[in-house]
Formats: sequence, C-alpha cells, structure tokens
Amino acid sequence: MIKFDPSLYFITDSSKYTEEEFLYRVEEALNGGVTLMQLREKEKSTREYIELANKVHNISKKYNVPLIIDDRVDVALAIDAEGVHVGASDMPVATARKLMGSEKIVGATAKTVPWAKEVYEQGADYLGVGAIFPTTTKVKTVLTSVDTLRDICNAVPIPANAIGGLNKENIHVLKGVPIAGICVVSAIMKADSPQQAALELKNKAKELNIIK
Ligand code: TZP
Ligand code: MG
Repeated sequence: MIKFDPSLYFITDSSKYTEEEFLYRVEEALNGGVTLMQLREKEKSTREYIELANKVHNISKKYNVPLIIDDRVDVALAIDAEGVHVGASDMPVATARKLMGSEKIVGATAKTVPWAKEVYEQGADYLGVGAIFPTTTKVKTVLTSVDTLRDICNAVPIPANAIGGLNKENIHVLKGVPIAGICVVSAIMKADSPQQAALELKNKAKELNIIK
C-alpha cells in the first residue's frame, strides 16, 4: 500500500518538453522528495494521456509516490493510478468516488468553505485550495485569500493543500495556516534542476513549520 502524504504535491505540465525531457524531470522531482504527484494533461488525446500516464506511473511506483490523474477517471482507472483529482467543472466528486471505489484517492478543488464542505460530504479525500498567488500555469482559476484557506482548513476534517504561484520565496505567507501541504507546478517543473527545486522547497516549508 503506497502511503498518502500530501506535504509536497507536484503537479506536472508536459507541454513545454519532449517526452524524454519530461520523464527525466518527473524522475528528478521524485528524487528531490516530492511526496505526491499529479499528471495534468489538457491537450492530449485519451490514447496519448493513457500512454504517458503509464510511463509516469512506472516511474512514480519506484519511489512509492501515489500518482493522481487530473480530471479523467477513465484514465486513472485504465492505468490503475492511485487516484484522481476533480475540479468544479469536472465530474462531481460523488460520481468520481463511486467509479474509483473506496480504496482510491479522490481529490477536489475548493475555493470557498461551503464548497469545501460539499465536496468533503461527497467523499473527497483531500482538497486543493487556491490560487493563493497569480499563476503562469494554464488554468481557469481565481485568487483565494490565505484567510479563506485557513477557514477551509478549519471547516473540514480532510487535508487541504495550498496551490497557485507558490515558490520558496513566498510560502512564508502560509506560516501558521493548518494546511497539509503545498502544491506546485512551475516551481519544480520549470526549474533548472527539478530535484534541487523540490529539495529546497521542502526544506524551506519544513523550516517555516508549514509541513512536517
Ligand atoms: N489550480 C489552481 S492554481 C493552479 C491550479 C492547477 C496552477 C498552479 O501552478 P503554479 O505553476 O504552481 O502556479
Ligand atoms: Mg480539472
């Protein structure tokens, strides 16, 4: 059984890289200590998504890190991924839970306390909350304040992660907020060394007592 630890949650973006470079970066990030990983593909066909997911899963399994598939329950089931993440315009959490079963991880995006409670009740295992800062990653989102993030953490009994524009220079704003972890794309994906970036981000978050 792979351990669920959302403390350093890395979300991938393959769009700027050859497959070889992308997979190399994914493995570097795992070597740098990411604890949870999400494959997030917006342009690929279903066939391409499954092919890449299988390759990424073969790598993540070596590091005992759960792989979450963004949006696509069918892709998650096809490759026997550890979980799926659904946003507000994706499949409802209750439906994703029903299809994935009770053993798999189902994550959801939440930007308000009522929505956090709603997805918790539908069976979400964890929440992604943000964007805390403006992001350069392609996503439909609005900013979520640190106060709202704190309120969400206190409103539901499941782990909540902060996401959006986070990096080692700005995560100090999360100090004292009872989050379970931080979620990043660019800070690791686009770094000169994803391994070094993951390591430094984790060390900084630990130093600030943001994560354990
Ligand atoms: N959801 C809210 S912000 C975001 C997602 C998927 C993107 C975060 O990417 P980055 O590069 O860490 O800002
Ligand atoms: Mg989505």
